[in-house]
Parts: sequence; structure tokens; C-alpha cells
Amino acid sequence: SYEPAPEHKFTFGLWTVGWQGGDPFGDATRPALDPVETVHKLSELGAHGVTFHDDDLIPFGSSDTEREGIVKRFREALDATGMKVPMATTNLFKHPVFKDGAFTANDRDVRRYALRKTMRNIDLAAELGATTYVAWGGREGAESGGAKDVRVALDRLKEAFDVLGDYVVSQGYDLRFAIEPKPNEPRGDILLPTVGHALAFINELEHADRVGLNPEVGHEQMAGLNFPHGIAQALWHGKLFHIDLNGQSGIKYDQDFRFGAGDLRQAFWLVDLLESAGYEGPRHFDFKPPRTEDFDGVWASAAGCMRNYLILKEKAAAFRADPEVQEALRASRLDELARPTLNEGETAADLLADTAAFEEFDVEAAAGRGMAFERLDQLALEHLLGVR
Ligand code: 3MF
Ligand code: MG
Ligand code: MG
Ligand code: MG
Repeated sequence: SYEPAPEHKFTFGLWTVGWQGGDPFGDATRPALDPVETVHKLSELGAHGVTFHDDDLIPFGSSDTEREGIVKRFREALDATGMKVPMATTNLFKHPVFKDGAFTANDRDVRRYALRKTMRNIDLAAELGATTYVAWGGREGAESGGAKDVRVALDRLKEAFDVLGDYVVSQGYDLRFAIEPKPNEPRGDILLPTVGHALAFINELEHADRVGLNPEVGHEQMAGLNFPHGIAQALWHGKLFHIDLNGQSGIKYDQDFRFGAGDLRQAFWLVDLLESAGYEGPRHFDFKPPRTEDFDGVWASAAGCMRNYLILKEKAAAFRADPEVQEALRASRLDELARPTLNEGETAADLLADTAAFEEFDVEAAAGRGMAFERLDQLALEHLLGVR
């Protein structure tokens, strides 16, 4: 029935449905949404929770008393609906003070301010029960070569995660960090542009165990990369802490379409992967209902994200259960890929001694064996197209 329910763990950023439609060429097309209304509406639609940047909930520059009042109202909405806040994050990109970055701004006092702004929202995140804290470094980058000493900037970025990790440990918070890579936009080039760059960076951190990834579909696709492959590697490293689901059509600006729009085939393989790998985290949507839409369109777009996930989940399960698919998978020798290349206990010396592996190996015959991938992929496509 494709009916979303809290057990599906669908979550939405307040900034997604709350996006007013302002872009570099045009003004906002929709009024602001009250976060309390968002919580109620998303709960009615079957979501599990919401996520937020500090400034999505508490407008930048609010006084302490205003802040308290806002948090109290928000909490009441969460309590009334049973909605959760599994993740929170910091807005380190909107205010002009972050024009040259936050944790890697050349201005040292901007970096200190960025850390304090983040620590303040970490306290709130922990208070609201979040277990993941996302860090998207949208302004950490440059437009020109001399403007940023990238090696030194990476020292500062490491310093930031080390300090924040110390802070979380010292406070006893049950909170892990998830870095969100993006190749560009709003900076000409952003540091940690892809899943792979971020994975390598994490290895250098003091609290490496506490830091993982929050990859976004569109961000990897903006770099022309295969998102399911990136997610598979993140899972392989045990680093898929969170995920931003949305849609993107190729190498363009960050389109943030609803999930399922854009590259539908990658969306199918992504859901197949998340479900078969047993990913247990939130299915978090980071999308923008196009600025052509009124609020009816906004909620239709949000509902579409969840419905498309559930449809793809069913399609992927049907694909895996199809006996013809199982036979096609064997014909493509996926079962062989799962077997270690060396026999149990076999050493490199044993392999050297195995004449069947080299001296007597019929290279031409092996080269001539077809892989049968086309038949397999056609079966997948037919499941996706709904004719099987
Ligand atoms: C920008 C993004 C961000 C991040 C968010 C952290 C505004 O392209 O994707 O959304 O997802 O800052 O969750
Ligand atoms: Mg994005
Ligand atoms: Mg995006
Ligand atoms: Mg995102």
C-alpha cells in the first residue's frame, strides 16, 4: 500500500519543506513555514522525525529568552506527535560572516565563532535526543588557487573535528558526527568533495570512530559518480552513519529533487543496497520542493519522497525474489565473486605452485565467456518498469 509509517524511519530537514524558493535568480515564492506546523504535517504524512540546522529552528540572532520559548514550543510539538529528532546540524554557510568558510576560514576569529556556534547546537541536539550530528562544509573551499592553502585548511578542519569530538566525549553525549561531502556550490570547489575524500580524511582524526558520513544522492551525482557504489564503500568501511536522499539529473547545479525523481535507476539500486545491507539509520530526505509549488505541492512532494522509497523497496525485493533473477545472478557469477580468491589456508606460495591457475589456465577460453550482465540488467529494468 506504500503507506509511510514511523517504523520506516523517514525523516525530513526543517529546511526542505521549509525552503521558500529563493534562488540566485529569483525571490522566494512561498511564505515561511512554522517548524511546529511542519512537525504536525510531516507526522500526519507518516514520517518518523525531523532534523534541523540551529537557525532553521531558532532564527539567527534570537535572544536567550526567545530561544527558550521556541525550543519549548518545538518540544511540545514533538511530544504531541511522537516525532523524533535523530539528527541536527549547524548552519555555517548563510550568514556573511562565513563567506570564506567556518572551520577553515582564513580569519581565525571566524573559526572560533563557528566552533562555539556548533557546540551550542550540539547541546540542543543532545537535549532533543539526536544521536547524529551532521557537518556539511558548504563554505569550506575556494574560488581561486592562492586563496586557500588546502593542506593547512585540512589541518584546521581536523582541529575542528578533534575539538568537537573532545567536547562530545567530555559532555558524555551519545552523539556521532557525519560529514557530508559535496564537490561544489556554493563554493567554486569545496573541501572533502566526495565520499572517498571524506573517508580518507576521517582516518586522520583523533575521534575517528565517532566520525562517519552523511552522503547525499545529488552531491555525488554532481561529480558524475555512482551513488550506490559510494554508499556501498561507506557501508564497507562501517561509515554510513546517515544519508541524504533526493534526486538529481546528471552533472548540474544541486537540484535537490524529491527522492525518485532524477536518476531513477540509481535510486532503485540504492534502495536495493540499503535494504539488503540492513542499514538501520534514518531514511532522511534533503530535497527542495520546486519553487513552482504552493504548499499543496510541497506536501505532495514530501509524500512522494516516502512513497517512491517504499515502491522501490518493493520492486527491489521482488527483483531479489524472482527465480529468473536468481538464475541470472548465478549466470553472471555473483556467487563466485563472493568466494575468496584463494582456498582456505592457501598461501601465495601455494598459488605459485598451482599450475592450473597460470601455466595450464586457458586464457582464451576464459576471455571468451560472456558475463550475461545484459540479461540480468534487463530483468532489473523490467521490475523497475513494473512489467514483471
Ligand atoms: C547542501 C546540503 C545541506 C546539508 C545540511 C546538513 C542545506 O547542499 O545538502 O543542506 O545537507 O547542511 O544536513
Ligand atoms: Mg544538498
Ligand atoms: Mg543537494
Ligand atoms: Mg544534504
